[in-house]
Amino acid sequence: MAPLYQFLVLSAFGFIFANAVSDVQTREDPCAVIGGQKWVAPKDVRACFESFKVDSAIKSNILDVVSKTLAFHTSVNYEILAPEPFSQLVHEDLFKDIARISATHYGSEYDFHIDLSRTIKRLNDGHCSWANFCYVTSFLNFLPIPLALLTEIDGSQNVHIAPEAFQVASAEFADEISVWQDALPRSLKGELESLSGAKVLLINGKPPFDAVNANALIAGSFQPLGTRQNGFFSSYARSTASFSYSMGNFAQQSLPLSDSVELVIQRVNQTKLDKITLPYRARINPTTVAFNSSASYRANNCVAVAGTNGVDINVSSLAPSPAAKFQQAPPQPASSSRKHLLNVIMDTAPWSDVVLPPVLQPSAPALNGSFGAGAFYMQKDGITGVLALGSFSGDVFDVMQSGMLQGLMTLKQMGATQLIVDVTNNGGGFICMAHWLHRIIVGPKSTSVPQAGLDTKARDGPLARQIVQQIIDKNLDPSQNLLYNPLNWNDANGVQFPATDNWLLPPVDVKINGHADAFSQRLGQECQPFSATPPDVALFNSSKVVIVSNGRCASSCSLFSITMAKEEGVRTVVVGGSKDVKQEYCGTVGGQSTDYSTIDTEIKTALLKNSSLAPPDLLVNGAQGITWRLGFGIQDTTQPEEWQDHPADLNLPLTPDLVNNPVAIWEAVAARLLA
Ligand SMILES: *[C@@H]1O[C@H](CO)[C@@H](O)[C@H](O)[C@H]1NC(C)=O
Ligand SMILES: *[C@@H]1O[C@H](CO)[C@@H](O)[C@H](O)[C@H]1NC(C)=O
Ligand SMILES: *[C@@H]1O[C@H](CO)[C@@H](O)[C@H](O)[C@H]1NC(C)=O
Ligand SMILES: *[C@@H]1O[C@H](CO)[C@@H](O)[C@H](O)[C@H]1NC(C)=O
Ligand SMILES: *[C@@H]1O[C@H](CO)[C@@H](O)[C@H](O)[C@H]1NC(C)=O
Ligand SMILES: CC(=O)N[C@H]1CO[C@H](CO)[C@@H](O)[C@@H]1O
Repeated sequence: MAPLYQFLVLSAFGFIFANAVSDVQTREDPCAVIGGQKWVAPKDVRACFESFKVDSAIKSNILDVVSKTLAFHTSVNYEILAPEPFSQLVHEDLFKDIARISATHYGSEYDFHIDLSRTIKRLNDGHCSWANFCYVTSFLNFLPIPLALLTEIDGSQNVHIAPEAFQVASAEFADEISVWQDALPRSLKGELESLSGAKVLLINGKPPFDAVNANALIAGSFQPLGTRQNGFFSSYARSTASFSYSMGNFAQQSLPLSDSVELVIQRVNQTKLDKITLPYRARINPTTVAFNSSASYRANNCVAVAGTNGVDINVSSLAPSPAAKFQQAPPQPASSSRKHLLNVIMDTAPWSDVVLPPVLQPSAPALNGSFGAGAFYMQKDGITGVLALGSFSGDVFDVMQSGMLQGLMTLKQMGATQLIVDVTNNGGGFICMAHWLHRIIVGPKSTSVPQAGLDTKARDGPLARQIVQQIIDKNLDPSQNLLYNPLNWNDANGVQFPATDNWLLPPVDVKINGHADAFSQRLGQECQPFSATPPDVALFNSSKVVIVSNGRCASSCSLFSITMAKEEGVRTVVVGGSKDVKQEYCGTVGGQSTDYSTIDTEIKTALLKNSSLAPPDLLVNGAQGITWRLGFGIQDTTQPEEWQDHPADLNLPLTPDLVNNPVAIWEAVAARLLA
């Protein structure tokens, strides 16, 4: 009897035990908790992320790739202490940082990721960045109340919930809005709409600018403080087919950083204050691959994918680099050839597909010539033409090139004598598109022919020199696909290098912040003759052209704005921002941006992957952006433009009737500067 009894007991226990195990497994697998769901609590995303312990082999792989790729980034030594007026804003020694990070013990790989990513972001250089897609943007963390910094009638400035907040949130978050409606305190339950436009007196018990400035410290991407502050707030951009809405860093986080926010607000037309607490909710990003466990999360989202690393293009075909995921430009059509070089920032806030509410979109249809992220409008005055340009790429190069000309010609035919170019949130794009737009607006003159942009220099490290030499010695790049091919560049006089000229020799040796550094000789113009014929007269008088943005204009957008402002006297406007902080009309100039994967392709095709200077293949689903060339300055022609000043001519205060309303902003700008 006894053995049978025992058996029965055991099997009963075994059954219970098995059930308990599967229950415990679900409970103990924090990624299973969020698997298969669209909306989750940020703390549950963090629990999944924090469950991955640091694997020392992966950590050193990442640090090795990052450091060796930095040898191709132009600005590491400048960024140890940037020249004035940027010294206060950029002072980060990445080599010391990487040594520190290497020696630091982290509780989880997520903590390691945050430290590395924030360290690089402190460069405030949108070209130089690190993203591990295992974490960043995998889930975006939202609040339904984007903010705006508004100037009141008496000139004082206050943070407000954006007047259009509820329209945006109810359209974009229709499937989640009830969670926020129910989270409001009893008297406001279901009344989320009544929060739109409210004045915000406290954020988590402190003055709102404490939160604005705390975010500016970790936001990266732009050197100027004002520009990073502005990123906290909502804004718009011309996107493909319509205007998109950027929630800003308060209402959209790229990592599950915050669980909730407590605000003290004063709603419109109310005298009493309300204290509300709203939860952040994390939404899975459409590019995150489905998973139902830690193991499948890891396998599907955290390991290197096609395109993470480069290829020998003589052997394999290129896959698109995942870096494109965080370029601040709409996705580029595949037909836009790799030959059109890019200068574009990478931001961990992905290019937004939230739509600007229809009432805020221009009601008139975009005019002939409009393309992807570029749209032409005529203002009601019949003389002010507008080009809203959200990106210098994102459509086929030739389509953009002919569209820009056709659109400006259309405006002129309709009677436009003055032009507003709205580059709000334009993160750059094709370098030669910036040169083209400059050239066709101002006509042929010494500042637009043959060079309508900036001369540049590349970093001149030993591995880079060897890449050039291999291409020459082994004729590895007959189709001129490689960045380091001499045939792809012109000298300072605009004369193409011979196929056998190692253009990195001799290097220009310099000392920057006490460190020996080396750059290429000065590279001259690279865009002309253009592939289309530009008109032989100016389309607009430069004194009648104004460039408008929220300051968040970078890379090729900076190249365009800076040459137009400094060479042609075009006036610049920054809309919004704190009146106590200098508002710069652009930032993160660069000259040409690229990324680890592209550099890896250069190295592999040049048969140099076995060099001790070459980064190893990256093991994780990551991307690293760098500045590959720096443009020379206009006022100080011997130094990079990156570190020269770009103050806006006018800081237009943002009022409730202007905020996120492009047409109203264009009318206000025309009235202030073009009347
Ligand atoms: C606030 O009061 C003004 C003036 O009475 C009114 O026009 C407006 O519609 C009110 N707004 C709200 C949200 O109650
Ligand atoms: C998890 O997903 C895999 C496929 O991705 C599937 O085979 C498996 O059955 C799923 N497991 C559960 C518990 O849903
Ligand atoms: C726009 O193009 C269409 C068709 O090409 C043409 O009929 C129309 O006149 C053009 N409009 C303007 C304002 O040029
Ligand atoms: C451009 O405008 C300025 C100021 O209105 C004027 O002095 C100048 O003659 C104009 N140039 C051309 C080419 O029309
Ligand atoms: C790299 O490989 C090539 C042949 O593939 C060889 O000639 C060269 O010596 C190697 N270099 C190093 C540093 O191992
Ligand atoms: C397709 C291609 O570029 N092929 C090249 C591969 O490399 C050899 C030299 O090693 C070239 O001659 C080929 O043209």
